[in-house]
Amino acid sequence: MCVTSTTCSASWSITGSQEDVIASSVYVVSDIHGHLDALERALEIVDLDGDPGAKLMLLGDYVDRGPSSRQVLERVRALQQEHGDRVVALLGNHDCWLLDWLDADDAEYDWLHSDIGFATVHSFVTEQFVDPIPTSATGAQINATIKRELVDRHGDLIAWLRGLPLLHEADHAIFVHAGVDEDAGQLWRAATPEYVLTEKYPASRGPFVKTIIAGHVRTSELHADGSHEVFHDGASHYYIDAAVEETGRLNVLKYDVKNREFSWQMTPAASPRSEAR
Ligand SMILES: [Mn+2]
Repeated sequence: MCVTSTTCSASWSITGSQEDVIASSVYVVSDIHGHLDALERALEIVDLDGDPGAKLMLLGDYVDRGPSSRQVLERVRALQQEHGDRVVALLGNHDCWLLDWLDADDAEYDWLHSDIGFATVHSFVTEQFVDPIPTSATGAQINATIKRELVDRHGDLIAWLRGLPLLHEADHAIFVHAGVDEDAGQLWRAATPEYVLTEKYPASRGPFVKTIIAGHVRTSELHADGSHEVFHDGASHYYIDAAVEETGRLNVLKYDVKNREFSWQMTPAASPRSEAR
């Protein structure tokens, strides 16, 4: 699926250096893609309850590919409700595409074609439809029914998703799903079109005015040996997408604010019993 522009109504969140003052550790997780089990294992590494100075940044792509898109969104929203500003959640391209599909005309349903087995749809609309879809219904009519049911049942969750920002800027780092336009240097804020924040490809490497921490690009594409570990380019970029749909694992990047050090680990692989794929 290729969408070159987004109607995502989200605004940029240009946040100051607050977390550099109050946070001792910033944990970063990205590209959860409907894998609630993997998120729960990541949250066992992120010590939000035990360490009041810990902060969690989520870089988007909560939905698609896995079986539990809606459940991941609800878990992230619950984390924000519990921990407030200590949990920052950004939007990824898959989250924007879901919103774009909901906003589009009923005759536009390419997004459904990309939802393999309707896994994302079924995470939202699992029961029988209130209005059964007649077998003679057209694609547009089926699409309209699915969208109406989804919004009827989970409108508050969708409204919450719409409000998430696309970017979080700190003193020394930019947190974003995909990246920014780096050719403009210091002027990147004015040079970066909105879709680049969620869809930038390929990944940039080398020095930039701030450290970029992003997901979106599988780190196996960046490591010469195909590893899914966090990729650091030795300069200004950290990429963390561990391709959870293949590995069942997420990278958890940790920034030690005081010592200005990054470290990372991967969540353990799922036990065969717990991972319902
Ligand atoms: Mn992505």
